[in-house]
Amino acid sequence: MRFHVLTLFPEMVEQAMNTSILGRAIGQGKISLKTTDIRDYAANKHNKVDDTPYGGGAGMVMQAPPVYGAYEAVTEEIGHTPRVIYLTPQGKVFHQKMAEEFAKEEDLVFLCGHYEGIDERVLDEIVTDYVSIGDYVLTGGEMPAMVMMDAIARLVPGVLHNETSAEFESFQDNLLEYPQYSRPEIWHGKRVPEVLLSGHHANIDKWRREQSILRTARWRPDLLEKARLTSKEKEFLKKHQTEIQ
Ligand code: 6GU
Repeated sequence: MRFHVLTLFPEMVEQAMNTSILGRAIGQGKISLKTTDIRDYAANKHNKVDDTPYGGGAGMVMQAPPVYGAYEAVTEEIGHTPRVIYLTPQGKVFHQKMAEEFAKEEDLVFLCGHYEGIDERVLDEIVTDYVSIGDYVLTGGEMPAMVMMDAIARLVPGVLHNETSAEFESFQDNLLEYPQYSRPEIWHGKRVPEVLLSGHHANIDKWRREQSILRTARWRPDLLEKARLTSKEKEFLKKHQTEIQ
């Protein structure tokens, strides 16, 4: 997976992406990150990339020519027309299935806007996907791009060392993760649930699945509607309905 980020703040993206698991994955060549500074494609000597909006109104608009110049530099380098994701609160809200879809691409271009947005004409020409990361407004697209790259990168084979962990986590089958415990066995008077010490793997699996169901019912009842529960599990949920509230 090769990530390309078109941004006015390349250092911000590089700093954050070169740490932790993603930094290691970049070091190992499992993924790559290349930022393109949109300002480098400003045609004027003041490196100006924004101007006032036609028709008036508050703020500044990022102009089409430098954005297009940055885009062309990337497409020329990779030699094909990639998916271009524009980060905007007006886009489709990002979710795990989208991450899985994007993870199949060889190259992904993220276009990060600032100010009051980007000239519509260049968006029309180059953007393939308009994506938001939730219903709140941020100052720019860099953090949303990093959120998306993190979610996508961890699905790339070899990025997580434990190959099974990407599969079994939250949102698999629309259920939340079960609770985890580690040493010590008693902490602040609280015991680790007995079943986890039993060594009985079938019982442990059953308990974990039930915990996932209870948590999802408590915190994300909207997800539970999409989860496929067996009739036994539905019965279990009914019996424990009182514990949920
Ligand atoms: Cl993708 N951009 C901005 N500026 N704000 C957001 C967002 C994106 N997603 C949620 N809020």
